[in-house]
Amino acid sequence: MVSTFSSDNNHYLRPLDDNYIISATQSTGTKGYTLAGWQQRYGLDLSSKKSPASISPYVINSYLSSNKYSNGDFITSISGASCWNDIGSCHLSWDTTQLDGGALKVSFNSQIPTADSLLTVPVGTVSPGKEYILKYDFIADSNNGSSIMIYLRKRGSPYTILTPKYYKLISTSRAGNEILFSPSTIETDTAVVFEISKGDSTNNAMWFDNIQLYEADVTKTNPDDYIFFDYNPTFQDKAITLDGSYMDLDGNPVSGSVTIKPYESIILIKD
Ligand SMILES: [Ca+2]
Repeated sequence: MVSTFSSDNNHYLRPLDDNYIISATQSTGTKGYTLAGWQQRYGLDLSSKKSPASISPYVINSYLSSNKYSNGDFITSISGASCWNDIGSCHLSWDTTQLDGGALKVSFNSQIPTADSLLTVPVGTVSPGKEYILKYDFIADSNNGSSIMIYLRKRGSPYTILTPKYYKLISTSRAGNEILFSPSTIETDTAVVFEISKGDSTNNAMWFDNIQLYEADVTKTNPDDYIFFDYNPTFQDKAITLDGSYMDLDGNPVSGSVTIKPYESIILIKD
């Protein structure tokens, strides 16, 4: 597939979540990539661009609970955390060499499992109609551009998945990560799952610390308030007047009146 794929000079416009640009399926499983990770791993799309601006997908107004994983700072132990893969090569330990005075270390041997590795921590009850903020700090000792998938699911059988899967880069520099979850159903015994691709579950180590899940009052962003899209399905130029200051996909400022040529379209981001 790679030998016939020559696409380049694309714009990957996901200003509300730049962490998941491309899904790549290979012999070691399906992985989500940022554009930079995709470029690093496959050397493709080297002239392509991501969004010239980021838009915060939500605003946290207040927290409505205590940390639903009370051992998330791993001060003296890794109590509650567990990890599974089909060959038993996902090893957890309490470690003080990275992050903040006691962290959860996940390490693997040289065997490659045939299923992804699932790191889980218990967080109790979640309910639909409520919003939850996950925060955690992360570092890894190696990085090939790929990401971890993170989501909520029922802790025991049938392991019902309660949210979409969100992607966060496997980074070798310390990263503070944050995700908003809006679960689809009520579940009284929920786990946060950090799913590590089987291709990343070999010969490496990762550290997690300060894992926190809070119920929160949040205001979600309406993308239509920040992204302008219009098109011209006619043979004549179409003149439009913008209602504020925008930028084009290269980050150049655009305001006032704009002309869309016949059978062309325009995408702008609020400046
Ligand atoms: Ca700690």
